[in-house]
Amino acid sequence: MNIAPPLIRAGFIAIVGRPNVGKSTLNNAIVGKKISIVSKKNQTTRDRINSFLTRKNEQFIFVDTPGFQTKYDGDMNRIMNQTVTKVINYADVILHVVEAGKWLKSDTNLVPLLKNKKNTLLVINKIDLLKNLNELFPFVERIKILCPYAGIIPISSIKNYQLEYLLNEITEILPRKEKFPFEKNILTDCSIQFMASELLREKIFRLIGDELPYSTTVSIDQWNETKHHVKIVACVMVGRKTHKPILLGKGGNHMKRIATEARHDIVKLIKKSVFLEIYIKVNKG
Ligand SMILES: Nc1nc2c(ncn2[C@@H]2O[C@H](COP(=O)(O)OP(=O)(O)OP(=O)(O)O)[C@@H](O)[C@H]2O)c(=O)[nH]1
Ligand SMILES: [Mg+2]
Repeated sequence: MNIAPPLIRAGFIAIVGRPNVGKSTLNNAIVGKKISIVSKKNQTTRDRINSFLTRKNEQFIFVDTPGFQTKYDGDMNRIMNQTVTKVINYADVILHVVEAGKWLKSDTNLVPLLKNKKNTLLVINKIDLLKNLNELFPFVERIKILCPYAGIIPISSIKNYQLEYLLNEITEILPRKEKFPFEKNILTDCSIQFMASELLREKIFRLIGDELPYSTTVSIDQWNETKHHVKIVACVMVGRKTHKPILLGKGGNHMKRIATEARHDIVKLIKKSVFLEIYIKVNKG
């Protein structure tokens, strides 16, 4: 006799929205660990990032995406927007994240992609910034007529407010499936090297993001790992010669601080001692 494996609620949950609404903060808060990098600067997330959460009867795969924006018309933007569109199309549930009380044109730009979907939840983040929660009512009324959301959930990712409720609402929409064969304790499908490079990129943006364009990239050139130790050589690629002194800072003090903070986070991530060497390269292309 064939006994079918039990079905659980499982699937992909796309986290989409304009830049800076707190998509990555939400992703990290749900999974309980820093997986996506977060910063005050727009367009911090550049790629799609998958992270996993397993509960007794549910498996969630969250897909954090780059902020959707049409303001700057460049190749990079086009590619990032394509990523968002793709993820929306395969997701089982879509979270359209917006900022409480702050609906901009770039929020409206996403609506055509979501309008025909029956599986989109409007997630109103940053409600901790509202002076009075009553301000939410007129805000919701204004948005409701733009797009037929399956539900509207006010949250605060920073204060961990209503995240459990959000997970329950997501569960209601998730399809019944066989369990995905992934380990209970894995958190992301990104390589450890990618996560290390993202941590380094975060420190750069935190310290001098206002002065550098978001095209600044980080790559890991060398990763030599032994049982207790990792030697990492990372390259920070900037677009102009003039960016190099900004990155270095006076007497190299910016770079020293970036390296120290990044190393500290990478140690926490991989639980080994870390030797981190960083060099800066100017890529005129
Ligand atoms: N007050 C408050 N701030 C928040 C909350 N969630 C996120 N933020 C802040 O909003 C800023 C942007 O957060 P991110 O998570 O990087 O935003 P994002 O939507 O992923 O941005 P991109 O990747 O650039 O599209 C950061 O400074 C966060 O600390 C929240 O619930 N309340
Ligand atoms: Mg992000």
